[in-house]
Amino acid sequence: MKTKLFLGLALIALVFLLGCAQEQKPAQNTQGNNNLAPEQWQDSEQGQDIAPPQLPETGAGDAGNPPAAGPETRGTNGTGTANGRGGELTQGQPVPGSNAPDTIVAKEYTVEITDTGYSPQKVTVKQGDTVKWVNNSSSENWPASAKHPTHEVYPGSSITKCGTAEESNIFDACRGLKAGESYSFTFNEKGMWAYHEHIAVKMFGQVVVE
Ligand SMILES: [Cu+2]
Repeated sequence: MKTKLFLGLALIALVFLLGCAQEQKPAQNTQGNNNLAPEQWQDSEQGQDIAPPQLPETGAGDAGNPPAAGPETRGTNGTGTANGRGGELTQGQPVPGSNAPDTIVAKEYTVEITDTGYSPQKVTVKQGDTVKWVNNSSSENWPASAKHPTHEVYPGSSITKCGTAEESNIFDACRGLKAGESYSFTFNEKGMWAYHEHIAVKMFGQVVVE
């Protein structure tokens, strides 16, 4: 009994020693140790397996995502922008289109600037219509609301607004039109609006807005 017990203890001690030896050398204990070695081996293997795949996956993911995100983002933005623009254009186009058959159609009248004066000298338009001055003369021409030199007869107009953000809202070309150039203004105020050529102040015309 004592011998068997001793042998048993010796076996246990041997196993324990082997286990200690395997713990100190995990790499070499993969075959000898049934408990620690596999776990360590699996851990290290998993670590190695996981780490490399993560790097490639992450790299591929990062590399893949940005391009994927890029096109998607661009596509989204592009679509959004395109839709936005399309919407604006669509909104802009239908409005005149829908207005055309229903009610009012804004018209554009042309006044020719000649060497002898404005032609026609008097033009009658509807509220909201646009008058376009085209310089077909041999000199610069600066159409502007009466009265020289302040140009303040047409509501809201003033030569002092030339060069400001309000320039497009006043009845004043704010510059001499060269041959071939034109200036357009939309009349939203009813009345009889006299204007003149500001540079030489020798041409006069009138726009009647009904
Ligand atoms: Cu003037």
